[in-house]
Amino acid sequence: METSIRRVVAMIPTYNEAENIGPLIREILALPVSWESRVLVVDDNSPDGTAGIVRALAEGDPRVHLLLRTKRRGRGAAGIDGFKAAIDLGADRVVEMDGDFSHQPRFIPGLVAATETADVAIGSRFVARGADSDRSVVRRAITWGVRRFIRRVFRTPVLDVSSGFRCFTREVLERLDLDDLVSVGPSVVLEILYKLKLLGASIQEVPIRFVDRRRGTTKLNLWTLVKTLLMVLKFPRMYGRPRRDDA
Ligand SMILES: Nc1nc2c(ncn2[C@@H]2O[C@H](COP(=O)(O)OP(=O)(O)OP(=O)(O)O)[C@@H](O)[C@H]2O)c(=O)[nH]1
Ligand SMILES: [Mg+2]
Repeated sequence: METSIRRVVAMIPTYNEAENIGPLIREILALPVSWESRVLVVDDNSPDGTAGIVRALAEGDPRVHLLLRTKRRGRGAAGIDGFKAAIDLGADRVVEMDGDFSHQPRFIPGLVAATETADVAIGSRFVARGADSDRSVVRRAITWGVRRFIRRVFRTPVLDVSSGFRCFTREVLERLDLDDLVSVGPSVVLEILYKLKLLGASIQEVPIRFVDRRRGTTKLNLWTLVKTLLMVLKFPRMYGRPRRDDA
């Protein structure tokens, strides 16, 4: 099929991903694709020197970009700045993904292809042929309950609501009013999904196999989860209730 997709920017927020980021960037840029791939790393001045690694790669390869944020830290704020910078880089599509190899580059082409017909493609663990990593029964039960709750508040048929492996068309990002997003932390993934729902954006879930982070340590903890859920409860008051989905 003829494609109008010329430039795809992989936008990766990082905090202490020095052990992962170099190999990850190389793997993304080595994908055999019909568009021009770029990688934009949005680093919050990680103490482990992630930014230095990216800067060195960027000096030798114009497809690599670093956005270094030095003031506030946060997955959400970094992602918002990253989306804006990716648009400025002339992206036709922006792929948002984690910098720890949980989101495997081999799924990028499928996500991008799905945005030939949808506004957004979500890399999903919970559709047919998708897979989650092996976690404890307790952790799985918690995330199952959380997902159910979020799907009800959002009135969405999307199964993997918290997936941060997604591809957006430039047009839908421009309609999102990125400056109005309030999430500083990981709840930004959900806030964007909520706003997409209110916009009536078309969303397609694409199966992915999620794997545990390759190296480094998690920034998630129970407190982050609680803060995220409290944030979710604010969305209906902030933005209004979404309509029940006909899908
Ligand atoms: N720029 C920036 N990136 C962050 C921040 N916190 C987390 N990240 C990045 O966001 C992505 C997701 O964070 P993770 O720590 O992997 O969270 P997770 O995937 O839910 O948890 P694990 O994979 O189990 O560690 C990774 O690429 C992190 O490096 C932050 O404060 N600022
Ligand atoms: Mg991770």
